Amino acid sequence: MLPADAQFDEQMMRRAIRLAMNGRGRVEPNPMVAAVIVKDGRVIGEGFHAQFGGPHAEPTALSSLTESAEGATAYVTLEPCCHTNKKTPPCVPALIEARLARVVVGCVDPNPDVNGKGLEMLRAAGIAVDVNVLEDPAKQLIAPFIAHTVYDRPYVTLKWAETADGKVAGRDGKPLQITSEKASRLVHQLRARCDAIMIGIGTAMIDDPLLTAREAPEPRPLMRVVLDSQLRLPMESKLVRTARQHRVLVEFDRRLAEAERDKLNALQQAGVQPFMVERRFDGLNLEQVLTPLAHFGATHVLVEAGPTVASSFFHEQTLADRVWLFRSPNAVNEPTAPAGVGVPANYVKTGETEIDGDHLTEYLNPSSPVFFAAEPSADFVLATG
Ligand code: AOF
Ligand code: ZN
Repeated sequence: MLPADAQFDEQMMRRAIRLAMNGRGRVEPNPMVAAVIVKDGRVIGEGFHAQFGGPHAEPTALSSLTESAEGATAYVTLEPCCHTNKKTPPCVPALIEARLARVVVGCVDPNPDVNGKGLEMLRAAGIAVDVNVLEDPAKQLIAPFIAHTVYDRPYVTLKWAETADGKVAGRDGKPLQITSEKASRLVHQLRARCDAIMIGIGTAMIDDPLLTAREAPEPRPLMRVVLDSQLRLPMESKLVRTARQHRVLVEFDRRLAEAERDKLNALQQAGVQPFMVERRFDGLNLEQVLTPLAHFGATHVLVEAGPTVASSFFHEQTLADRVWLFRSPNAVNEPTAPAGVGVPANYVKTGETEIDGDHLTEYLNPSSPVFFAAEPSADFVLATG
């Protein structure tokens, strides 16, 4: 068992991690961060980073103080920033000015402009610094930020829905509304918090989806991405017809046949943004799809995956970071209905909940370079209250 003060530190860091989650969907590409300020065992201020370009967690917590922070301890989920080539003033000088005695940090900021320098500046000012308190949960909280900053790719969530008998569509693959309205609303909220929604051309052809976040207040500007090696996306599809209002990107194979060049031009003229990816001999090169998306500004991609796209991601082993699987209580009992692919056996379950009869399970991929702890994600925590 941890000594009582170490236990208290973890308890306060837990509180900060939960608080930070309230920034989900608004702070990206920044990390979710929160700070809790404690004096004589009492919380005297707290705050979280709520909006990209807005104040950081630390100044927000300091401005909420109910008494002087002199001699107090600040619990911060991420190393406070010290660099100045950015939107907001650095946090370290504000913490020094507040005359804190101690700063407890969840994890070091992987941003090369900070990366340990914030800790050094605090120590140089005579503040006691303890780092890596609940390090793994603190890193898991910002896994999308780490994916973007360190691995040059967005965080990837695969999401699909299955019937009670494991099917993802109806007879002969016809579209089928599998989950209830409440689960669909949750998916729209999730879309609104992600930066990009990706589908395969199969889904685009069969479902003709719009892929926008409806019924969700303040959706992020979404990129809609189609994996479409042969540029088969129909000109009359909803995606192409709305490409001027909401960005559409189409990934295609560099070895496009001459006849498909006209289609490329037509798509471009309709406002679609095609991007080329070199295929591997055995098919889609997902890593090469993801890197340009990170460069276009995506921190978190939601893949609304049919079985083909899901299998491609699982084949890569390290690229699908998270799965959200909805399962309805109803069976289709239809032998020609296509079945979903199973979630790989090594994935760890981090959350389970019922939504109006549908069952949602969250899994994380322990082989992902941005897996740090089997913790329910901010999306899951916010969805389940
Ligand atoms: C903190 N506290 O709450 C956050 C931090 O452009 P800016 O000014 O918003 O700075 C963004 C960078 O600051 C971001 O890349 C990350 O390194 C750090 N995020 N740091 O001290 C916070 N959100
Ligand atoms: Zn800061």
